[in-house]
Amino acid sequence: MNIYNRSTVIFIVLSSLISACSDEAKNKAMAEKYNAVQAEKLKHKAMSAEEMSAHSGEEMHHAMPMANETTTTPKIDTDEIGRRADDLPPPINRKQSQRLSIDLYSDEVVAEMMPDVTYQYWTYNGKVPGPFIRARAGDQIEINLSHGKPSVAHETHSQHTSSEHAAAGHSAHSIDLHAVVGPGGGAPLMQVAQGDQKSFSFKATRPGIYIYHCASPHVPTHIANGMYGMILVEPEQGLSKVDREFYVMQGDFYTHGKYGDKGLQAFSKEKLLNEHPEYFLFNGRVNSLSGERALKAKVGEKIRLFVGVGSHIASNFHIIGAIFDNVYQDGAITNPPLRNVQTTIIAPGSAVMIEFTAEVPGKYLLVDHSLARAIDKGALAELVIE
Ligand SMILES: [Cu+2]
Repeated sequence: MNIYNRSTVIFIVLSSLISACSDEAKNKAMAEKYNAVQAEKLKHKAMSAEEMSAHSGEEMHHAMPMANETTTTPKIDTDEIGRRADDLPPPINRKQSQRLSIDLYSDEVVAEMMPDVTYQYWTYNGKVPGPFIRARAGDQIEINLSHGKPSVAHETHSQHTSSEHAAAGHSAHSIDLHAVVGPGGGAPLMQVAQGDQKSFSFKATRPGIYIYHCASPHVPTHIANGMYGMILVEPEQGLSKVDREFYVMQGDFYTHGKYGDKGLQAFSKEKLLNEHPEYFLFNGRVNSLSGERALKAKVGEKIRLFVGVGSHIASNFHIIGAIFDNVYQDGAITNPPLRNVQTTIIAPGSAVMIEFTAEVPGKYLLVDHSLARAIDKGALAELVIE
C-alpha cells in the first residue's frame, strides 16, 4: 500500500468489534427495521421508476412498478444477478509489468434468487460474484471504488435518505483484497460512504488466485449479501495454455424464509450467526450456471476452473463424473499441483485453480459434495461437453 493510516485501522477494528458485541442483542430489532426500510425503499423506487427509466443502464433494468404494497412479486432492479462463468478477462500475454486501473462500484439490487423468490443483494458492479480482476506479478494496480453506480448516483440519493441507507446497514462499502500485503488488504483506505468514491493502489507481488470482499461493518453481513469476487495474479511467465477458463464462486445466503419460500426475502442475521444458510449458490442464484448459461467445452479441450468461496462456509467442490488432472489448493498456483483429485475443500476466503481435460461427451454436474446443499439448497451447476 502507498499510504497507511494506523489510527484508521485501529478505529475500524474497534468499531467492528463493538458492533459485533452489540449486534446480537439488537438483532431482532434490526431485522424489523431492515424490513421496514426495504418496504419503504421499494415504494420509493416504484414511484420514481418512470423518471429512472430515462437513465437505463446495461445492468440496471427497471421492471413493472408494484401494483400495491402487499404484492408478493415486488419490482426487481436487475433481471440477472448471476455473473456468467465465462465472464473473465483472457490470459495475459505481456512480458513486462503494467499499471492497471480497476473501476468498481457497490450496488444494492433486488433480483431473483430463484423463480418467485427475490432478495436484495449487495454487489460489486451489479452482479454476484464481482468482476474477475486479472493481473501479472509486478503490476501496479489502482482500485477505484464508488459507493453506488456512478451514472445513477443522483437517482439513488433520491430513493431514500442517508439515515435510511445507514439503517439498512450499508452506510459504507469497501474492499479487502487478499492479493494485497498490508493492513486490512486495503480496506482501511477504502471505506466509501454513500455517494463517495475512493482509490488506492498496490503492487501485486505474489502470484496466486485470491478473493476480495467488502470489509465494512457488519463485515459478515456485507459478505453474506454478495460482496465478493476474485483477483488472479499470474506468475511473470504466465499460466500454461488451456482451451477454456471459467469463474465460479460458491456463496451461502441467509434468507428470512426457508429455501423456496416465495416473495421478497429479508436477510436473516440470526441465521448468519447460527451458520445456518438456506441457500448455497454458484454465481449468485439457483441455476445461474445451468441450461443456456452452463459451462461448455468440446471433447479433448483443456479446461481451467477458478473456484472460490466468497462467504462463510467451506465448499467440498466436486464435478460428478470428472477427475481433476491438477488442483492448486488454497490459491497457491506456483506450488506443484495435486494430481488426480476427486473432491477439493475450498475454505471461506480462499480459491483453487483446477485443470482437467474433457474426455467423454455429456452433461456433468458441479456440486458441493455435502450433497443436500446441491440437491436441496442450490449448489448445482452444469458443464456440457460436446
Ligand atoms: Cu459492503
